Amino acid sequence: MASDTFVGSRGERRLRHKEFVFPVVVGTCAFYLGKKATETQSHKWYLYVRGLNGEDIGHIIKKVVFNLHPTFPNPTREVTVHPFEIEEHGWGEFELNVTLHFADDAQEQPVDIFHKLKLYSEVEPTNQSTKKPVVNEQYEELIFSEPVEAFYQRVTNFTPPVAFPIPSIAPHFRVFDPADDLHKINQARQKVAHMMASVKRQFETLA
Ligand code: SLL
Repeated sequence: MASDTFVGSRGERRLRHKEFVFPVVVGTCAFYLGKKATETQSHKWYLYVRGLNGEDIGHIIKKVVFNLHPTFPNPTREVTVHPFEIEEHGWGEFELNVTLHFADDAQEQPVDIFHKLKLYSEVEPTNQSTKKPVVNEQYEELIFSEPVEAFYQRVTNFTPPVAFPIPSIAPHFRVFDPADDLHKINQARQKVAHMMASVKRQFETLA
């Protein structure tokens, strides 16, 4: 059955009550430089926007603008091809802004995502390794509500290439799996329940 369509403000035909959801991951991956570290360049880091499996997302996103801290030369960096990634050297952590520009036929405004470059592990901030990077990734869902019909048809019929250039830092990518997340949540709940029970026992012995 054909979906109900309507004409948007720019004359584009859109699908009523439809939603197209596309997950992406925004991340940073930072390597401590060890003996090569200097005061202004203690780390080499990567900043990227990737598909869930590191695949090319160029059929949805035509450009990513990475807005770095003003201490960097040319802090506005534009990437228009896979991998949507930059490599830099620096000494400090900062909050940055990533702007996603969509394929023209989506007829959507760019979206801003905020992310933090992390150089130090929160669990062991002084234990720095040149081999094991500090990875900070966030999962985001891009939601196209009432999408342009032609865009929706193109992207839902899109067959992703079987082979694509794998980013060099792919081995450090996190796996975003709902079942895995649920497992972690349950483990955390059990841990909290144990802690509560232990605190309660301590109070009971005091009383
Ligand atoms: C801080 N608020 O004080 C942060 C700022 C800025 C980091 C961190 C520049 C590298 C370069 C650089 O790493 N800036 O000059 O090439 O920690």
